[in-house]
Amino acid sequence: NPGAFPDGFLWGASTSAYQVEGAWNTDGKGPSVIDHARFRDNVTDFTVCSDHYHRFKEDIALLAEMGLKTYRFSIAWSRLYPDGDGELNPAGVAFYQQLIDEICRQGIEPLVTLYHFDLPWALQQAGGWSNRRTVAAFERFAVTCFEHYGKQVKYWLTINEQNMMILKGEVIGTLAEGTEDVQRSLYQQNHHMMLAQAQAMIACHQRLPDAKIGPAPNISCVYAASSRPEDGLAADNFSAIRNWLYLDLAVHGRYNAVVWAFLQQRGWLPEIAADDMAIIAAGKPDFIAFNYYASATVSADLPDAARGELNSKQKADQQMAGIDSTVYVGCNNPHLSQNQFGWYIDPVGFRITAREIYARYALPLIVTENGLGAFDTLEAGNKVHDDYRIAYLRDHLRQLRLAIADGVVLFGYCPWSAIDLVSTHQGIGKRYGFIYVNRDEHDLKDLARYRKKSFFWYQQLIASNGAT
Ligand code: BGP
Repeated sequence: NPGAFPDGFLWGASTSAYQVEGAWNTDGKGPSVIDHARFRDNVTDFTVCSDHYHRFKEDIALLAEMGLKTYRFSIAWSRLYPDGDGELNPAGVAFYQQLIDEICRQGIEPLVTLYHFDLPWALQQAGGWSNRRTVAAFERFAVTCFEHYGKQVKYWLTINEQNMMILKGEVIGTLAEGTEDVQRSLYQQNHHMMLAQAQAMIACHQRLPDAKIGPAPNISCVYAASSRPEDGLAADNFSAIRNWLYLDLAVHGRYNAVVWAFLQQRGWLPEIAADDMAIIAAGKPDFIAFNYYASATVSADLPDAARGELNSKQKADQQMAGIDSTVYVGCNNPHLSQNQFGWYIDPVGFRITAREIYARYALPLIVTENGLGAFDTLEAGNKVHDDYRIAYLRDHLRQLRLAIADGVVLFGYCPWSAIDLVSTHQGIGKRYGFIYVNRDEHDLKDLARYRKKSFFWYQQLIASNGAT
């Protein structure tokens, strides 16, 4: 049966703590960078979100009904350590214990992200990832998670989208206010996160010999705008900066030579202490998790007029990490359609991305995010007809199946998101879930849960192990 999904394939779905839980200051939780972020005017804040903190039993029951084999969620660091590194908060430990018990009771495999953007505010005030103290604090937090939950949790993710935290530092809240020499600071922070990730992987392997742990960057294939060799070079530059820097360090324990040269030329090299590279090399992932939403297209030097009118996503790609236009320039891709938010929809790019990662690193892969953000409408009878989401997921899964037929070893697929939650920059209006949460930007309504059309579609798909 060429292209079938392997037996035991982990059909899943994902969330993150700060986007789904709410209860932002309940039971001793400390604030995180998210609770202090300056939001766009009038966009939903993260105080209540989908109120998963109080409704997790109902939510996990729905995920079990959908047939999930695994559920990816994150632990809010500042629920366990309210100031990031001081006293452990027993109520926080107890919450995740109950959540994990419930997930296991329903026969679902927990897949835990240790850190998904929500750095404790107290650590941020002391310099965040610029301060080496944060590396030790992360290791302590990770070890606490391994000790408390390691009997039940076999799959761990270190840091969600570390590359986006660096490449879009200003957007995601990685930068402390008043940071000078922004790019240098970001690449120093990146180095410290790499070190923290390596130490967490080492600690995991020492304490939990049967567990598996890996990084979870956002990886996308990058196309050259034309067959001009210079455009090919620009695409290679952007892939190195956007994708490979992070995975080369995580898997091979060394800096990507091309990116290193870029950083050196610009005076952005991080300070590296004596043992750092040995530690980074010693922390080995068991698998690579990756998030994929869209592809990117770049050119060497096309004038604005020839590149077309860039949408906001492409402009953001262009500004990534302050790299100037001698390295690459973002372009339109006339062959792809876009979603309501200007993200290119590119299922074939998904297949290419899986193949590229596997060919480069030869480690098993799992997809930890993929999905379609859209303005859903709750219709009569509390129905949501999200055929556009079904089409997106179906087309991407077909390409994933082809990637497996191409030889890629892939053991799971966790679309974003299990249930509606608050988008990092666009509020609750931009929905991704299989389950509708009845609230608006500011009106909490009754927070009732309704199964969308995609819920029943995914349920059937899982039951047939991916036959579409
Ligand atoms: C990824 C993040 C998620 C989620 C997702 C969708 O970058 O890991 O936390 O936010 O993107 O993005 P958005 O909410 O901006 O549409």
